[in-house]
Amino acid sequence: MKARLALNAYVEGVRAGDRAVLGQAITLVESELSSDRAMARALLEALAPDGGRAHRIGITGVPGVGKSTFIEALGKKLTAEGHRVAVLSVDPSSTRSRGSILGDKTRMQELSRDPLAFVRPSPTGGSLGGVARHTREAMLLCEAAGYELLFVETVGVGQSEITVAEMVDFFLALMLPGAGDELQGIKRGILEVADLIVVNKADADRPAAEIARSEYGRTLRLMQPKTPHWQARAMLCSALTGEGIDEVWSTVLAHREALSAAGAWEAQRAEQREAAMWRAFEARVIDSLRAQVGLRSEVERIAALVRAATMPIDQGVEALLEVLLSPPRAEG
Ligand SMILES: Nc1nc2c(ncn2[C@@H]2O[C@H](COP(=O)(O)OP(=O)(O)OP(=O)(O)O)[C@@H](O)[C@H]2O)c(=O)[nH]1
Ligand SMILES: [Mg+2]
Repeated sequence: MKARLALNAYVEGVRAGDRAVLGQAITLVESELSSDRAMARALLEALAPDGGRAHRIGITGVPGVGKSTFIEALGKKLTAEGHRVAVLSVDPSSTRSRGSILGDKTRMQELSRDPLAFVRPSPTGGSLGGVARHTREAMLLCEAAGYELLFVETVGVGQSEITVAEMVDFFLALMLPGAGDELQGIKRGILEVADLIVVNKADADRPAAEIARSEYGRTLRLMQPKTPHWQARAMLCSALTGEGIDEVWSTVLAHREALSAAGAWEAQRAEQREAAMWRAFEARVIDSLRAQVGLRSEVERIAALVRAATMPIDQGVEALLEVLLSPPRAEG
């Protein structure tokens, strides 16, 4: 087993923005060892007040669409402007792990070397529930370390992108030129949760990219918007040449302004906090829970406290667990 730091060293190192300690702290919260879980919980609890500070952006797309190249291009622009940028990867299906397949791929090498950036590759595969929890916890650690902009890259081939969409402020789907008959199945699910579709590799086939953009744009306008305060749209870019990257970022900021002005930004966060708590709670009790009645009002009280950010999510989980596992009270 790898040596661990003392709790205080994690807390202070993360708060000081020490990237090495931040990396070790993420390893700790990703660990399934019960000895690590206790320390991880203590760390997360200590840092909970620092959570929620970053602008969180999810990026999805099929393998090879250019997610990493895109995040590197955008990330470099943002660090050049003085922002601190963290990138997390989510890949629950990663049987295709660090071996030869990743060997010739973009791994955000320039961004990784940038002192204002923190790049964390995918943890090894696991259940979607585990991945969701690890990602949420890693996001909190990055926020505590002072990263203002948080990118979460996920391969759009299954459910993980929907899970990620539920934990970010803005969800961006990268697409390849040649949309045509792809507006089905998985793609359709992505369109439903996307705030922006970006057709990448516009440099490679401009006419096809233009066609794809207008098709996605038309489809998005026909769909029920996620929120009345934002109409999802479609744009073009080339992560390779940098074309369109500024416009994408302006759109991300415009979304933030629109939602904030309408009071919908914090409402979305509130909904996400409650949803994250329920997911974590389900995962936790699924095998042990016996149905109990007569506890509804207490359960609702905890949910309200988490929605209001008065209670950290994990504390909400503990509180629910206590309610549900406490011996049934006598009636009347
Ligand atoms: N022509 C062109 N090539 C691009 C562009 N963006 C990315 N690529 C290339 O596409 C390939 C895949 O890019 P990545 O950024 O690794 O794609 P990814 O979506 O992160 O891939 P996974 O991590 O495997 O899911 C690389 O060879 C990139 O150089 C672009 O805008 N134009
Ligand atoms: Mg990638």
